[in-house]
Amino acid sequence: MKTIFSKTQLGHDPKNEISDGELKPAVEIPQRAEIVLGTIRDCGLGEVMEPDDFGVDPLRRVHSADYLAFMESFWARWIAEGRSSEAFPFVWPVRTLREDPVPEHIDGLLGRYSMDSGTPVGEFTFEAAKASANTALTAARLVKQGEKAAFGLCRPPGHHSGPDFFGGYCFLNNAAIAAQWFRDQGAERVAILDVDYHHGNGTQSIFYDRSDVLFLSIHADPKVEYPFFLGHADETGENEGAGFNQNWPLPLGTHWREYARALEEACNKVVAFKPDYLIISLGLDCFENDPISGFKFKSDDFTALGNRLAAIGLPTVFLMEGGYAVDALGTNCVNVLRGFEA
Ligand code: Q9C
Ligand code: ZN
Repeated sequence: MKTIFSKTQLGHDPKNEISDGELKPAVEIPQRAEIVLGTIRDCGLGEVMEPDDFGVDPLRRVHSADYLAFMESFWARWIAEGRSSEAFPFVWPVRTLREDPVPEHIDGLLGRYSMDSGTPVGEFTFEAAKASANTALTAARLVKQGEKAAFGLCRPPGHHSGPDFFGGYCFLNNAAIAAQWFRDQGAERVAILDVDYHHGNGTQSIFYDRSDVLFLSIHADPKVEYPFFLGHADETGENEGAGFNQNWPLPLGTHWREYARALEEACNKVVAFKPDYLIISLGLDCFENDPISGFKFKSDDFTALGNRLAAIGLPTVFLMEGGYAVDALGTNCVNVLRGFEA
């Protein structure tokens, strides 16, 4: 299958992140994409293509105008405030605090448009995020044009980003943008299956009241893992969307054999929905040696994952999400994609 990737995506190059409440070296780094790209080239998975620029319209279908304007203008305003290094949000409008009026000061805006302090914003972050979204859209277009599958080597990832906030290393919700694009191109139904180790809170929220986009996520139980405040089993959609959202929160320590049971249910749910297209939010952080994961996948388990996804039998867009064990990231990613093609 074809891979889409742009070097512009490497411009987001965080040095540090706040992880476990402490400043630590960043894990969502350019090397992740470089390793995956290298392995794809070495194993001859298929052609690697540059994305096309789809402009702002597909982003606006998912994200609010004020959020996009904030991201666009952020770095100039940060510098104008006398700041010089990558930015971490540090104050949020939780519970009794007001979201409106929106603050004027950049520190207030940073909190208004984010969900955590673990996601630094740098000079080229938004440019990279837009390139990542274009990578997702180009992969979707290939599949719309008749390819059985395509791989968007998205980075930065997307699934934690909601309509008007960044967080969890994500700035634009690539999977949601691709799903909405399919709908706007005439598809009746789109399914998103999120196999990242973390719950895809952003994607869930974007489609929570809709029956045209099914969102399914298998992930570490948010009672004990990031993002902590969404991803429970009782979140099944609301209004029109009732019954079109499902979560499989699994305990820390989950191995492939237990995971496969949830995956079986999720795959059957996808089939019953009869979507025109399937989007896989492809996190590779269920891996046993991932530095921020509590699941226990072996590299071969990713092949089995690809096999099972292929058996669904739908035109499929794979979009990279998380996965931080850089040494094994290329192998684990290619295992899914080749497992799908086998
Ligand atoms: N104990 C994605 O995988 N917190 N985002 C890490 C480690 C943030 C993960 C804390 C995790 C975000 C796309
Ligand atoms: Zn993740």
